This record gives sequence, structure tokens and C-alpha cells, in this order.
Amino acid sequence: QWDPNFAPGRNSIVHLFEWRWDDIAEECERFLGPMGYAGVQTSPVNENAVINNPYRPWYERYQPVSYNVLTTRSGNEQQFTSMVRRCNAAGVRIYVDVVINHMTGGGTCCTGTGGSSFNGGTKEYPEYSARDFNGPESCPSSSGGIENYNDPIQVRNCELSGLRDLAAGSDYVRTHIAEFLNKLISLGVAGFRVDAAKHMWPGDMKAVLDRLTNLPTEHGFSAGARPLIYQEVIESDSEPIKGTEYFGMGRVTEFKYGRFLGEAFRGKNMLKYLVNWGTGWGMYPDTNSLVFIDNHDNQRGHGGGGADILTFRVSRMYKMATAFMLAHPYGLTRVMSSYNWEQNWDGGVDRNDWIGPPNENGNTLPVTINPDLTCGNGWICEHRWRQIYNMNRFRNVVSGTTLNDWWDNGSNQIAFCRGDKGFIAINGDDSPLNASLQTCLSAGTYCDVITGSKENGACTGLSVTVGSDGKAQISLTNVTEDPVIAIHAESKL
Ligand code: LM2
Ligand code: CA
Repeated sequence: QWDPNFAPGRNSIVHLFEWRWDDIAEECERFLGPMGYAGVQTSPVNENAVINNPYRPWYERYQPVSYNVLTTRSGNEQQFTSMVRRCNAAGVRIYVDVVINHMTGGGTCCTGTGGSSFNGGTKEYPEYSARDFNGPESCPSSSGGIENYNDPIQVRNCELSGLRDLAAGSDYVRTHIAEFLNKLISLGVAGFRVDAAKHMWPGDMKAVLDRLTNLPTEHGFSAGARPLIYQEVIESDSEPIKGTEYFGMGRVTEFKYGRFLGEAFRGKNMLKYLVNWGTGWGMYPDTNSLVFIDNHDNQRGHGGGGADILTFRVSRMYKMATAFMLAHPYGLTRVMSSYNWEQNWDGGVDRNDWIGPPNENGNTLPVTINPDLTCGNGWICEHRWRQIYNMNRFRNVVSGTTLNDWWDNGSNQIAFCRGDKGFIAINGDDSPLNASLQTCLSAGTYCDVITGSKENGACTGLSVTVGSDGKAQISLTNVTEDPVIAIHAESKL
């Protein structure tokens, strides 16, 4: 289903990629809750294959071994349970990345992160055996892998990257997946990102999701609430499978969003064209989309999105695009929170795209917090960048309003209001912006939440003065650290 079950006044999810459960619990209480973030997408919670070659890559978590053992590099079941409880208490919902299309690679064996034995070669896992998987009788390709993305039967019934493909047409497989998801629901999670949904038949997806229970009221959900579902479908214009096939079950990841904004903020398209951003750009209906600038795959060249995806490595453009995303009413927004890894470019590809989270002997390092709120130990924590957490707050303040009073200079300088609650101006041109613009806000002085924050009634950044006609003189050079100005009702001084 489509409703995120957010606590009132909260609107955006953060993906705390590869974080430990103990760190997420702390982060909910010390930062996400107080700062008004609505939820966290976690890495997969169930036991996965231990991969030593290459050494403990992030992607081992996309190779499930069992559902009954909730032990991974992020922590164990007790730690996960406590995290969900603490985050819910802080007003922050938990969404789990669930890998239910497949188990491990065929060439992978022998021990999982929880100690379970398995054998990818013979398709033997603690809770599944060979009969639970697709094989020559259902997959028409000669290799057993997906060879032709124009054939939906191959995409759904053959192996994605050699990963053992669950036959979700069977009652046993459907029930077993549903039992796993229902256990997570009983622990208090608010929904799921469904990995590789494109590789599952929509009918099988529906059959699994129809077996899910309501969210438990003792964790603060309203009676009858259903889990949020967002299905990972990397749609391609040249392929027959479309995200629309999955609309009946929930939201779908909108990969055009990050690609189009990447192109625009890299100067390959003019920002003025963002005037009809959303369905006007051929994207999914608002209530069906889950939107993001980058994700854990396309920030490292995996998955869909293309070469123009913005990441923390191009931080100036990244903050501009993220500010636009959080200011704009379209879509359910997800902020990425990454860890750093040393890239190794070779022939246009990063040979280090596999590197796992900051670790010592494979054990994930804790997230440390610096005095300026940023993170240490290799964690990037984009969600803790002032320009981003203040725009998350902006989104909360303007929630429920529409976009109005769009302005542009005919190229890359744009501005718009959100009802009478917020105003943003962005300068993507190579020349300064100097204009008297309609902010739609009541007369007064406002703190620009990009250059600073309102603290104890004073502004640590630049101030903007709005006249009785709602207009303000906006001056925004093209060479400033962040060529964005954003003010809102609660940043009034
Ligand atoms: C996804 N969405 O549909 C995830 O977002 C993506 O991160 C997952 O791929 C993919 N689906 C499967 O869950 C990642 C990663 C792959 C990696 C797989 C499995 O992008 O590179 O494949 O996880 O760990 C790796 C190797 C690949 C090998 C495979 C099986 O890179 O060469 O194929 O394991 O051993 C033989
Ligand atoms: Ca499949």
C-alpha cells in the first residue's frame, strides 16, 4: 500500500545504508526524531552469505541465506527489535529492505552471517530446497540466467546475476516470505522496500502481500494500518516491463527522478523546464512514486540511473538537487546517507565499487559524531548536512501546500513558493541572480536555512526581508558555496 504511516508532521525517509542497528537507534533519538525526519530505510535484516572474495562487499546483503536468523553485520535480532522500538518512540518509522526474489548466487556457499550452512550450488538453504527455485522448466534461457530483458518470462523466472531465483508461484514460498515479513511487522516496522521487484511476477507479489497482517497498534500505528510497500523496478524505455504493473500493490521507485535532476543540475538541461516537474515529465503519479537523487546502487555505478546521477562526491550540485527535491511537492522523498570508499577508476569503471562499509576485520564500525554534527569513521551522513536537514524541515513546514508563483529567468535561475509557507530560489546559471521575487510569505525578516539556521531566535546565516507585498530582493551569486536560498514560516525571526 501507498501510505507511509508517518507520525504527524514528518515527511521524508533517510536510507541509512549499512548502518548498525545500535547506531540507528541512537540516531533516531539524538538526531532524526528531533530534526523531523519521518523514517529510516535499513539494509536487509535477515542472514546473508559471508563473501570473502572480494572481502565482505556491501552486496553480500543481497544474497539471503535464511529469514529465521536475523543476524547480519548490522547486528542481531535483539538489537534490531530494540532499534525499532526506540525509533518508533522517537517518532521515526522503520522500513526494511527485503530481498525476496532470490537467495544467494549459485557459486556461493557455505556459511551465513548467522552461522547457518547453505549451498548455492545445490540450492540448499535452511528454509528452502531445490524444489522452491525456478529452473529449466520455468526459465527459458539456455544459461539459466536473464539473457533477454525483452522477455518478461526470463526477467521473472531466470536468475538475476546468477542469484538462485525463488519460484514465488508456490504456496510454500509465498507463505514463507509472508511469515518473514509478518514477523518484521510484529516487531513494529512500518513497511518494506522490495528489492528486485521487477524480477517477480506482479501476481506473485500481490499474493505475498495479501498475506500480510495490519501494523500493530501497540507500536503507535492506527487501527487497520497496512505496511508501506515500495517496489524496486528499474524501468527502461526499451524494455516491456513497466512500473505501472506494480501500482496495485504499492509505490514504485521512480528512477527517472534522479536521472533527470542529475542531467539538469549538471547543466545538460535547463532548470526552467522544471516548471512542470512530476507527472509532466512522464514520471509516475505522485501517490505511486518513491523518489530520490541517488541510491546505494547508482551512486556506485550499479543498477539504473545512468552516468549523470549526483552523489555526495559532487556535493555542491548534490545539495542543490536535494534542496529542489525536498522543496517540491512531488513524490515520497528518500534522502541517501552513504559511507565513503576509495574509488579506483580504470577504463571508466570504478574497480572498488564492491567495497563494504567502514570496518575492522569485517566488523562494521560505529558511526561517530563530530562536534559540527557531521560523522566520522568514514560515514558521510548526507542527512546531517545543514543544507539537507534544514530542507527536510522545510518540507515538513510546507506540507499540504501546493507549488505556486513559479519564477524563472528563462534559463537556470528558478524560484517558487509553497502556498504561503515557504519559498526557494536556486541559481544554476553562471551569472548572479538579482531580482525582486514574490515569496508568498508574510512581511518580516526570515533566516535563510541554507546558509544557516534559526537558533534561539537569531539567524546564523543570511537573512531575507519580505515586504508587505510578499516580495523580497533576492541576491544569489553563482559563486557562493550553495547557490540556493530557502525561507519558510518557521524560519521567521
Ligand atoms: C537489487 N535490486 O533489484 C539491489 O538494489 C542490488 O544492489 C542487487 O545487486 C540486486 N538487486 C540483487 O539483489 C547487488 C549487486 C550485484 C551483486 C548482487 C548480489 O549490484 O553486483 O552480484 O547484489 O550480491 C554479485 C556479483 C555478481 C555475481 C552475484 C552472484 O557482483 O557478479 O554474479 O553476486 O554471486 C555471478
Ligand atoms: Ca524472479
